[in-house]
Amino acid sequence: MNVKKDFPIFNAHPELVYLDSGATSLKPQPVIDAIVAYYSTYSANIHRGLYKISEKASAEYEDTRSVVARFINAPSPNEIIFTSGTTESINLLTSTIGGSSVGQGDEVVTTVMEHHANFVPWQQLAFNTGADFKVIDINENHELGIMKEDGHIDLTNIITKKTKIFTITLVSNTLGTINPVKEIIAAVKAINPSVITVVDAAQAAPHLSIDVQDLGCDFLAFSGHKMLGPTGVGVLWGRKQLLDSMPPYQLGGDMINEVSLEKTTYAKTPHKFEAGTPHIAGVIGLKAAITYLQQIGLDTIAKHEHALASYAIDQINKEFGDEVAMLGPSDMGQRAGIVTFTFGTIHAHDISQILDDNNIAVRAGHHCTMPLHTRLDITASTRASFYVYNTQEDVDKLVMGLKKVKQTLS
Ligand code: C6P
Repeated sequence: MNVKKDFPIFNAHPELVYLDSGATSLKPQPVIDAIVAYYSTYSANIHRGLYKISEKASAEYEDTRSVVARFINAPSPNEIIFTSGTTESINLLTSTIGGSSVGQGDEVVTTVMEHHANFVPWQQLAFNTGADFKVIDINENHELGIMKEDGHIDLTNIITKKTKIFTITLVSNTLGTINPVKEIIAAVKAINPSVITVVDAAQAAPHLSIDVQDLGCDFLAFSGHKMLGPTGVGVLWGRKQLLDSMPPYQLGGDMINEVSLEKTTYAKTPHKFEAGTPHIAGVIGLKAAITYLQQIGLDTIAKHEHALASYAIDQINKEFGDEVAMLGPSDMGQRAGIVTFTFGTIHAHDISQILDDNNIAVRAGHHCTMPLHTRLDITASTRASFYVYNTQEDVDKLVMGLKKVKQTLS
């Protein structure tokens, strides 16, 4: 794959080895062009102006809803809600359906490998409502503890008739594990069909092809900025029936049907959930990002990253052996393009600093997964995350950089 030329940041920093796409991705020229075109040629508000540039902005904004719906195979564009990112998508849920569905003695179930964005809002919802907050552990292979050796999923004592919410990440941002979410959701629903199932696809949508109907979930959230789009825009997909039954999230302009001194009635889904002027340029940029990703092909992207991650793990293991402890499943078939590790007693921040001195950008710390790090008995780790613009040469530079880390610090 030779797409580096599409990313102008490499003109500004030709030496940059960017291995932090899990945090945010770089932006290709077509995405930048789409945003600049909006601001420079039709930067009007949407759904309000009865004049040409406003109508164009509204059409582009609403067309993105259709593009996103097709991207995740949602049955209708009206099930797509634009938010500021995965974090807001999940907070929208906890403050709408969460409040009306969860009460004293109910159960909210998640996993220990969740990002804080899919952990803290549910934990606080449980605390505030008196519900039981249940967290699925991992096994020694860094898969979820519900995965049995014979391939079966065992949810005994986890999902019960009291469970109201089950939420899970499709790809772990730290372990790189691709969870078998379709099978897990089927197992959840087999025990209790009324459980509301939520999927955090922040690390999945940029890299794997997603089909919400096939996954069988009720809600799915992701962020534009991790999939070549702008920051400040994200998506919440939900089943229409559930969205229609939910109260609005924020109140104000553009989400109403009629307002009088006595009462207010709300717009229909999805506009009911999009109060105020949204991030119009961001939504338009997201459409350009999805178009770009689809031109390459999500399957091609997944294969490319998988090959880089396999190569990185092989090379690091070969060079450093037991000095490096890899996080995540040993079965490469269960992994996405994320390689996270600890390096003897060298602190991840020191590793990151020396790599940066060599123009290599990685993430160091707890990656917003403190419960997982505590479970693994570590305080920090170093993460390299790959995307379309990365090459085998980038991996070779990472290994060279790690050799310098070793020479300097051990
Ligand atoms: N993870 C990382 O470096 P926002 O910030 O709302 O766009 O996404 C939050 C989020 C939710 N779930 C998962 C699985 C994620 O990985 C993230 C963001 C980044 O791993 C930044 S902390």
